[in-house]
Amino acid sequence: MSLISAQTVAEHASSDSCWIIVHGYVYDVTEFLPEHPGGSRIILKYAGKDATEAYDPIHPPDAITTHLPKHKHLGPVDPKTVVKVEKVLSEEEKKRQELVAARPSIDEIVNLHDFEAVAKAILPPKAWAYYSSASDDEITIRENRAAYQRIWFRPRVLRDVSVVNWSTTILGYKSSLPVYISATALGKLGHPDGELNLTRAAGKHGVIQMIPTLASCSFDEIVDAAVPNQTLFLQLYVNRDREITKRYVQHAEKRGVKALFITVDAPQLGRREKDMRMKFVDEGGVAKVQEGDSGVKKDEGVARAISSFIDPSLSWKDIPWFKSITNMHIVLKGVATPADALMAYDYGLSGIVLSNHGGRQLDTARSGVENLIDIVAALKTRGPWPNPRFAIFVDGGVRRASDVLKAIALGASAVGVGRAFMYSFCAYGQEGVEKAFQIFRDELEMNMRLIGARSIDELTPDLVDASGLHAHVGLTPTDNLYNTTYQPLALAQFRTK
Ligand code: 173
Repeated sequence: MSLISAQTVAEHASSDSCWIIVHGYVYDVTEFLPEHPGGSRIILKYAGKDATEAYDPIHPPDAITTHLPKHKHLGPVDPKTVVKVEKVLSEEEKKRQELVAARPSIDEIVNLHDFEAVAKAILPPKAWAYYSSASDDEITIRENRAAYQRIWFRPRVLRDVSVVNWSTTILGYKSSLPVYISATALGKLGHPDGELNLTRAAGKHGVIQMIPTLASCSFDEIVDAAVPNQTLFLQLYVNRDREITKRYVQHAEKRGVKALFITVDAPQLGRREKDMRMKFVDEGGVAKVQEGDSGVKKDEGVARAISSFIDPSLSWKDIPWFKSITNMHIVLKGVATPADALMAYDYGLSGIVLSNHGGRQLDTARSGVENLIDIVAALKTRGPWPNPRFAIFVDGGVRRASDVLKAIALGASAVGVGRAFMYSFCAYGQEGVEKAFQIFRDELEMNMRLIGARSIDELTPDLVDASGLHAHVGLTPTDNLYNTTYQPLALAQFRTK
């Protein structure tokens, strides 16, 4: 195939004819412009140029080849014609790179908050804004932490705790921790290897990873990075085009994924104001926003831009269809009430995740661990509990093994951790994730000994006092570590000249 010179590409730099280079290959995206989920403006910024750097964190590598018809794949760019431009680093970027070099040594990381503090300091501001933001006033994201602090331990003593064992099974699959890696989108915003950091660490340590639909790495790259017999789950955003969803689900099953976690708390994405403001500033403020663009509003942040395919019409009526297209376990992620928990049970599903999407969806929704109490009580009306046919998971705000133990004592099968593992790879790559596992192990060992539980089975409700959980007021001591990394929301900024 003949090579295309960079100069020829540069001649196609408008909406009338728009060519871009991604990974050394030239694509004609002119007709795709109005269809791009992130809007046409962002593509036009790279019209006639190499877009790889902007493309990579937000798209799996195969997104462009699968979405663009073959005849728009023009051919490889001639590397000899590409003029290497010396990148001029902004002052902000220079400072950031200095901080990366001055990170604490990983040996100095003693808890999960440390990863978050390092990530906050070294992530590009856009990535930090996207990852850390939650919806509206960010009450729920903070309540997710606070709720665990309204649960107190009632330890048993003199139980010979010389040997404690925290390994368990999750939906029947072995897990070295009572914790799984929950799905978080766009991993490459924070580290060049993105989600593969999680897959590799999880494979090495027998931890289960839930692959996100909106990963930066492609689904197959992630599965290819797994070791033989590594258990993987899949988080699913349901596409308006059910054929696409069907193909995706069946492909996942063929590749050995064991469970499908259908996200049900995001028919529309929450408004994450830190993320929105970041985008707003980056795109040049008011004047440009008013120019308008096809489709996507400019002030809504990266997540909203890429979420337009999600089907808000998804309903209980779709559940039998999911059961008809796959034999994987089906779990609903984002259930919050006894009524919906009972429906999930009665529809014959394998479980539910009590989640508020890390505080990123409905603000002032209660925490998963608070909902656990009423939901376990409701499920007990359906028969003996725990029920081997139906698992309850909890996620949101987990930073300590003590949080995990509290949720399990109250009836959870296992607990999901999203952001904390993501921050661990943003800060230290795969090694960071492995260290996070080690921290969980150390904390689990100590806490299980101190509460007198030698195995996950021995974590029973009598070991905790959750009587204050429903009282949303209290004199809980402040969570100093969390509060130092928590970034308060800010108000609109005046323009500076
Ligand atoms: O929480 C999220 O940011 C999320 O789930 C999402 C949804 C759509 C696109 C990107 C991320």
